[in-house]
Amino acid sequence: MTTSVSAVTRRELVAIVGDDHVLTDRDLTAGYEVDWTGRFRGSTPLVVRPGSTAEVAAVVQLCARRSVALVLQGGNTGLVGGSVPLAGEVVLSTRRLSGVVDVDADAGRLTAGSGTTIAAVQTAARDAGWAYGVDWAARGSATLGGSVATNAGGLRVVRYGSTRAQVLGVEAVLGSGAVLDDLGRLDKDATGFDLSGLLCGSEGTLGVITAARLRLVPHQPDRAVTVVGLRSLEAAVAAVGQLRRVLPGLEAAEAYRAAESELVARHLDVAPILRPAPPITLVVECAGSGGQADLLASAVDSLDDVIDAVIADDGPRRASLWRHREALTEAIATLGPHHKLDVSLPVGALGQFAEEVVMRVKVAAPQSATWIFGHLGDGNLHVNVTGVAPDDDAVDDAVLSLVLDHRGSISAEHGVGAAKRAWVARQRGPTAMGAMRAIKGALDPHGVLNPNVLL
Ligand code: 2HG
Ligand code: ZN
Repeated sequence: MTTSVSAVTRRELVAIVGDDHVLTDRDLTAGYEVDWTGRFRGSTPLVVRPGSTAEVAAVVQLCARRSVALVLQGGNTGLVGGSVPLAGEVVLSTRRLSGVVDVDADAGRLTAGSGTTIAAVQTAARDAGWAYGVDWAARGSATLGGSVATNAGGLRVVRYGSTRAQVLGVEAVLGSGAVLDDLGRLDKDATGFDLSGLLCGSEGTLGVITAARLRLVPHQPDRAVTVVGLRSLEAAVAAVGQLRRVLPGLEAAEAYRAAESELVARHLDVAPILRPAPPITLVVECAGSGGQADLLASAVDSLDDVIDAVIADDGPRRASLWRHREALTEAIATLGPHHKLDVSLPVGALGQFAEEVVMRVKVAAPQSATWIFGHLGDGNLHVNVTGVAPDDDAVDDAVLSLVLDHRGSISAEHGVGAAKRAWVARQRGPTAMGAMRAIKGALDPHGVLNPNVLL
């Protein structure tokens, strides 16, 4: 596989997508070469922006024939270096494949192109009287294709599951250049392998997802949010367990520590929601057809050892409680390039892990700072480390080894990308690695798609 592109190949790409959609000007390609965190930066000879499935297929076939490596990019909100050209690949941008194609309001199904943003999917679902069960702060730029490719999680997994649980079927151009049309799969369909489920979470190593058909969830008109102060992560885990049992409408259960509470408040230039910032701040949202504030208030009353709590049921106050949680990534980014370790653990191990990880990171990088927050309802913590060089992997190794010691996962919802490739085999073992490599070889026989990601 090569990373140089001859003038002939360039002309052939122009013949497929048109002159306007083969970008070579440095000013135009620069934004595609670096990820959101600034940690992962590469360079590309060109960016190709196909506008249809047929164009994607023609581009992939051409690149396979010419042995040109492609890296696939949607909204470029990924956090693991999985969609930037770190080894000089051509960037295939899926952003032009955007638009909601069809909403079946009776069935609660929506089909959209892979370049459609999550926010646009949510709006279309809402307009049809439904909702989309996936949501996170980057909703305005993150694309459906990227979210399917990474099996993205977000804030509502505790109720609706990750992206894979919403995907009924996909359309994708496989590495062979063939188009897999799996959009028509039905709810009950036991005919053969679940290829859409396989493509979901394959991080663009098997195919370019061009469209997806999604399950929608009922719109819940009544919502309430509470922010609760607790003394420890163990106490927060126990509280979430109790809330899950009594609140069928529980949609989110997020947590951060006092350090993150103070950091984000400084960043937003406001006071922390609870003062003084408690050891753990828990943000819980529940939603249903009515009466959510009362249900949530009585559920919080039944919790042990609550230091302080506030509750909101109107839109603006709910948004102001969420703002602190949603701005954490942005607040950490102001501290410079950082390492992001998105991990999940058995719930019983979360408290001990959160304490040990701070010590392990201090040993690996004494000058660093560790920030921890995440989706407590899913056992998913985001460990962010600032004050270390972007290419210093000692910190990643310290955190991920500890995760494996606790039988956790080195990637909960962001994917493996380029960042965590070296650790995948340690988690999955030789049999699973062999099976994944065999599938890669079968679906992408020329090794054109994301050759430096995941495997
Ligand atoms: C979130 O939960 C995102 O806000 C980003 O997954 C996490 O910045 C991070 O580490
Ligand atoms: Zn997250």
